[in-house]
Amino acid sequence: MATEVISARRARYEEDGFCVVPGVLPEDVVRRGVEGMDAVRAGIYDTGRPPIDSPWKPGDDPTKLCKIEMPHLASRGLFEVITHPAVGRLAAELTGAEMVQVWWVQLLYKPPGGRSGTNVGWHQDKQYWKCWTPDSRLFTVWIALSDVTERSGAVLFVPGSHRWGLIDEGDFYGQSLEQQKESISRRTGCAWREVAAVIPAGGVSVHDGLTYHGSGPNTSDGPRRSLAVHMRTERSEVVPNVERIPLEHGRNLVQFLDDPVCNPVIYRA
Ligand SMILES: O=C(O)CCC(=O)C(=O)O
Repeated sequence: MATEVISARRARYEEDGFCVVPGVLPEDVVRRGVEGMDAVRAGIYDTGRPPIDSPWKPGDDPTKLCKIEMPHLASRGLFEVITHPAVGRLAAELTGAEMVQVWWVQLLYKPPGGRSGTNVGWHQDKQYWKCWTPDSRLFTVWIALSDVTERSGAVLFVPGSHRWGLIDEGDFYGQSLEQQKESISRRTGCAWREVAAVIPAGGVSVHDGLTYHGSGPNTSDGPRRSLAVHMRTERSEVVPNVERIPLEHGRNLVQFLDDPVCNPVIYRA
């Protein structure tokens, strides 16, 4: 990859707090990822191991937003997607990291039909990540396993919101994006602009842990398939006495850092 392209992407990421990069994963890797996603949703685990206990379980309402925690434990195809060298390389190029480690993964399947309850409310990821020190370099690579368009409920980002600091207002499960936005804007006094991350299958968006984002309904004809892969660089630290931090939905998010299957290191300089 030409150095000018890398520098332009990095400048965009630093300026906006997110960037979209198409064509990261080869087609066959995407195909195996889609097969893995369908299998995990059906409760079929080719690794012999289930994902972590999740808000959505096989057999649950297929018209609801499906969120499955750590699905790569249950599927070789999904493990291949999150550890693909192109993903690690890109993450390092954008963040300047010497080391990149995956520390949590979420499968997000937004069914078509535009039903209520399938929005993702505005939030900053760091409001959920108090197990890490505030300055920790944490970010998300959101991998599209289907063509993501505005109609399919693309992730919406607020450019520049990563410079607002931790506002600590927002809710992943909030459904009224308009109301949330008004309240957050009142609190910050900052101008609000939204950009939809339109991404062809195999592409990714990368966003900073402080960038506000959310998403609306999927009114397209097919499911919106993605993995939100939460990563850290060497410039990150678990808070002292992490056991005193309230668990995130009953889960200790940093319990697997020494386990290379749960939390693989996907880049080293
Ligand atoms: O998939 C979405 O709509 C939102 C994902 C998200 O919140 C994240 O990747 O941090």
